[in-house]
Amino acid sequence: SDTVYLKDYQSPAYAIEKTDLDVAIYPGESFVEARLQLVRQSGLVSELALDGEQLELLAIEINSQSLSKDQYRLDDGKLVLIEPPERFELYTKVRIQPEQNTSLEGLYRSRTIYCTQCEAEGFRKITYYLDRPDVMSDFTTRISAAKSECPILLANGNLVEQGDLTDGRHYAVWHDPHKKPCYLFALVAGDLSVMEDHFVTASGRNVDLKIYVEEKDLDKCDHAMASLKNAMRWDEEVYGREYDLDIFMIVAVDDFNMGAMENKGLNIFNTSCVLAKPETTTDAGFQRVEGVVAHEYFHNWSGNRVTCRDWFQLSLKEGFTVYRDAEFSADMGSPTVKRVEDVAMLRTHQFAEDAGPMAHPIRPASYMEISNFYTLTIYEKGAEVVRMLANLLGPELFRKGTDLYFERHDGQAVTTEDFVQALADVSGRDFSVFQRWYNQAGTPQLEVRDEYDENTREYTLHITQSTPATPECADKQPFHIPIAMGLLGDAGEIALKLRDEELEDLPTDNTHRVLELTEQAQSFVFTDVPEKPVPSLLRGFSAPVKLKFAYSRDDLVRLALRDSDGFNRYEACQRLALGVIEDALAADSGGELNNFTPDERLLAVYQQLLQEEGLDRAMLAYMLLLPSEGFIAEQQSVIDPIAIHRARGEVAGYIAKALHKPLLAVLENYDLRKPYKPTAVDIAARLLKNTALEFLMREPDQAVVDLCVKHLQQANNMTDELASLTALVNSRSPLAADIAPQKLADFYAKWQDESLVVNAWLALQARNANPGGVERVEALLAHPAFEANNPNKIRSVVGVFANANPVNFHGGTDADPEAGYRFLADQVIALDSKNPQIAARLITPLTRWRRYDKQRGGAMRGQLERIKHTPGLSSDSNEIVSKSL
Ligand code: BAL
Ligand code: ZN
Repeated sequence: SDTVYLKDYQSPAYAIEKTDLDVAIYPGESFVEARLQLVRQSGLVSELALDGEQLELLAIEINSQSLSKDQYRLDDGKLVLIEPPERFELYTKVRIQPEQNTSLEGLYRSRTIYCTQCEAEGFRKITYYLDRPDVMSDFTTRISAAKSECPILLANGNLVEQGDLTDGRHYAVWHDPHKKPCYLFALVAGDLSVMEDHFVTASGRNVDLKIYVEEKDLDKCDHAMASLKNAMRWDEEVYGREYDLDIFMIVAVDDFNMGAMENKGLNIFNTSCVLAKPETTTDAGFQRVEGVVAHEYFHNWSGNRVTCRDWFQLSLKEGFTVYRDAEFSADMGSPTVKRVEDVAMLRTHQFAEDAGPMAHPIRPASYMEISNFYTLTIYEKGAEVVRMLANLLGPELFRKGTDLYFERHDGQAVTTEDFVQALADVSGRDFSVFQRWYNQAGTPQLEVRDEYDENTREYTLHITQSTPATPECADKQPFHIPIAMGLLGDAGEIALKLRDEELEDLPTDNTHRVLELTEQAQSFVFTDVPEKPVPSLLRGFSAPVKLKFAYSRDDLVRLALRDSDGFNRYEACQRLALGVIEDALAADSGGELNNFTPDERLLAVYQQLLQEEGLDRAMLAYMLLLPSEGFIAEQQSVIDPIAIHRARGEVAGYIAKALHKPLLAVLENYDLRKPYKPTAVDIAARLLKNTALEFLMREPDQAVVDLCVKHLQQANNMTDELASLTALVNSRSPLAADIAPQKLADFYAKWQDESLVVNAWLALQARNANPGGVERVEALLAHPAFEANNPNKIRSVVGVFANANPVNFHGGTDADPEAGYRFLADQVIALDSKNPQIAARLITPLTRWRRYDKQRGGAMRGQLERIKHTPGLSSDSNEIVSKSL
């Protein structure tokens, strides 16, 4: 398909003041009648093109007159009206086939439920329309279906009418009083059970809350409901945003391309992001439900009331809403832990995207398929950019700014500039340099050098920035980079005074500063510094950049044990561990890995952390966890996944042995009978225990294996049960390998009726790093539990294997070193014609071929070529493949 450019944006020629839909659902086919009130917005329009795909046009009228063939034409996904009047009603009737719709865009059927997904461009598979976010309309939706098959009929807004029809059919009419773009349209019809609750808003209005699920899942809605109410309260308190309809509905469906969708008043969720109960859901699952429920709810303001002018502005709603949900989750749990988790993901996956062929700014200048731009960059980096703005303004001004933004643009479709402008207007700040974060891709690299003068007692940080070229732009302008920092002396934090600061301007917390880098190179001079300090830079990960500073290992030990910033303590541990693993990599390439002994300072730090009073158990777990293979890979100039796996494993094994006693104590002190609660403290305790278990199971004796089996059998929650099974399956010890197959089979027998647990069971095997990975995932595809059209199942097997099992994906089989790559390409090709969005997404690991040696890179490239030459390849996959070759 063609490339769409931001610079070509034109406002719509017509507005659609009212949209009246009548959707009649029958087995195997549905009929959609649309009455659109169109009004011309500018001068003469000789032709008006409406979007429509996979629609069979049965009738078309303008102002109740059938159109003759010279008044319209159908071409290539468009209905073109010739010389349309200035103001008219367009009536169309189309036939669609939801049961045949495997793309999961538009109206489709998931198990027994009819549902929709319209963002970004799915509405055009329901009816002919101006399918663009800046066309906002007043929607009325009538749905009719057989009452026995579809007792529940839902759409956006408020229910205004319902009743019975002949032939066992019934209908419901919904009206949404808020104008909205069609990507927020939703419709659900099916046999659903409902969990109900209510919420009283700050101004005293009652809102009915309903979560619709299949009957078997009614016992898994409590957490989502509690999270929803927490989110509604939080948005009132933190952003002053109240809910604006009398009803808020969530529907869970099993087949869904994304995590969830923020349709006005009728959010549709992937079951994986809404269902939770202790026996079937891990802590990570509980946290995902809380975060996603909040995220979709927050969109009601950041996305729905104020929406995007065009899809180039996607991060306007997504980056801001991810920032909002991250702050919410931080407030519900532990802010530092949440930050560590988010940054780990950003640095491993978004940084890789930003360094690869699909790199794009958070506001891209062009795209071929917008579905390919629901990326970590738009979401996660977008959230980092909003975070920087929020931190630059501080909480009060930022709130003033968001208040102004919501008030000024309520009911409008706007741009990222409008957002930044509101923040500039309330603060008087100049964000002209800052705006480059929206328009330039790539991860900036900071090089920091320090200098201490004993005589003048001046300490200087010399900071330069550079950003590697990305496909859209080779020559980067400097970014505006906030660097939160402090200085650590021998006895603790040092009081800070920059050379130009007046004493009366000094903040009350005088050990912390935010330096603002806006040029390519700047120096910052601190006065009255009593000794050469260790700088604690980029506290809280204050900007999405790579930081280079020549820390000695002793510096890192000091930061890890004594920095006042929790994030930077974690960061120092990661740097220390990374250094040690890189030592192991060097030993490995010299054939000396057998004789390798890790730097004892790493162990010493771990030992002290294990004894530290009052240290958050989750922080302790994350500080002990070695950097992931993916993160280590990102730091290498040429990635050797096999060597990385070996080196990291060697270091982990060494730590497990050296810390056997304290790690075992963690396990033995854990209370297996404690009733499950998803609180931050309990989640942290489980995380630490399961981290200890993972270490110990690297080279376990029989006693440890027995303990692991005991935890597997006595666990009263899925977090512990799955972690024990995972540790057993991943262990390389014959003591574990002998019993792992039986334990896997037992687990499946126990949980085979719980689809989400089965997904976890598939994923843990797809992630298993032991030899034989390709054969294992091939067997999983043939297992009765696998469903070839279900995105969650595909992600659990194919996605997890290619993204989270590097040693097998890149290692292949004994007979064929390229087997992992071929396996992935086969899956992409098989899926592409059925569900192009998911197929295109699966390709990502192959697109990184330039990061590997000639042989591996060449083989990966070969599979990309193969995909590219697939007859009828979707434009989704074509964009990814052609941009990465
Ligand atoms: N808007 C697509 C799903 C989400 O980001 O909430
Ligand atoms: Zn979102």
